[in-house]
Amino acid sequence: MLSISATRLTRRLTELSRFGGLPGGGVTRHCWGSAYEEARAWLLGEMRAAGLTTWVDGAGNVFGAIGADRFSAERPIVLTGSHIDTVPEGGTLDGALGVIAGLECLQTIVEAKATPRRPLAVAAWSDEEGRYGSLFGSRAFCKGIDPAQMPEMAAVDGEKLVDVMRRAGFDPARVPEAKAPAGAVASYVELHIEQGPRLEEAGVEIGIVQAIVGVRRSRFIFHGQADHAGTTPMPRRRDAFLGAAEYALRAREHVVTRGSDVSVTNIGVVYVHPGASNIVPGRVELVHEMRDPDPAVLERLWNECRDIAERIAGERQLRVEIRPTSATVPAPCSPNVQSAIEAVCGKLGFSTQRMYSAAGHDAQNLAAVTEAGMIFIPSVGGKSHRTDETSDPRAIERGTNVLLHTLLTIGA
Ligand code: HGY
Ligand code: MN
Ligand code: MN
Repeated sequence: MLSISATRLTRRLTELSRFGGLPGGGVTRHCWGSAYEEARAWLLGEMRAAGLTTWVDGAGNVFGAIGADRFSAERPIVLTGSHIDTVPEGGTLDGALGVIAGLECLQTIVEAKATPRRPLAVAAWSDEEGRYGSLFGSRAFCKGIDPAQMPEMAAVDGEKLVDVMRRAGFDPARVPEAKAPAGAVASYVELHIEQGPRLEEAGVEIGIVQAIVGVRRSRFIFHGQADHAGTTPMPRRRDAFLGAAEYALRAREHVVTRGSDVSVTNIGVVYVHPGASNIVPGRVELVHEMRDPDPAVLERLWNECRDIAERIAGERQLRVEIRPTSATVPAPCSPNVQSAIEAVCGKLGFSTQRMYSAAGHDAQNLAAVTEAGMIFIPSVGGKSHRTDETSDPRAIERGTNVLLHTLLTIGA
């Protein structure tokens, strides 16, 4: 039975991890940044050396293909892929595994002259982590990005998308060109680490994803009054930090107690302004995200948390501004792709478990335009979005062979 080269797969994963690699391990590789652009050039070189036809679209998505040089409705492509951007101080496998495994599968197919009936391609989607806009590259490809939105798209530290794109040699005005023609993707399957503990704790080798969670993010800006931290009498202070802190605790409690049994929430970004120990915080901004596979639950929780924020602001003589920043749609995965993965695992003798993804992925955009599915492998200790993220090399090889035969099955 055809199988991939684990040595070549490991070599490429190691080489990719060096772009933005951190001294103590892990990676920071923001889309459009210098480390990312070096990684992009390296990836294009590896794809060409593997015998693939390559191109980059207006949104910076990188493609390597067998039997195609563009997307068209006349010759739908069986697509795999993931992302090579990372969160700050992230792991070396989140996203990178799916791109490098996809490249390995296509090279194995080229070398075996086992070219299936349909064209095959592997994608590296831009800014999956959403530093500038959630699931940016695959959203531009599947749904299109409104050009009017582009000037405002920015990272939480204020860096603007249009500026970083231009610095990387891309024209933001060409992003709308990335939208693929309807019917151009025959199906999509993505290999990814689970990023959680379920497969490892169950002792299961392969996860077959049934649905992908929706994520809603909003910026909450609490306005109080900057004041002298020594001379201002305590009862007269309008401390924006205390409002934000109370909101963080009450919103978390609300999502945990009033959400579904899989609702989760997080506040990972907080800015205090002016930000000196001897000034009562005049303004505090936080980014609040919540996740659930059910859009109705997300909508209810978001409305209820907005009311909590407004109540706290009233009680503390503050003003609160709420700016929704992103809302990804929970997506079911294709039963056909799930069955294909199951059948392949049966042939290869790997144990499987159907599960939903508590992480967001590009596959949830692809699910809007084609039959899309995901293959998970276990994460050691369920660790991800941290520098010690890792998976067993045998699990990486198993997952890549499952991807290979799933592509051959759905591409046949
Ligand atoms: O945040 C997520 O769920 C994914 O890692 N982008
Ligand atoms: Mn991630
Ligand atoms: Mn990812």
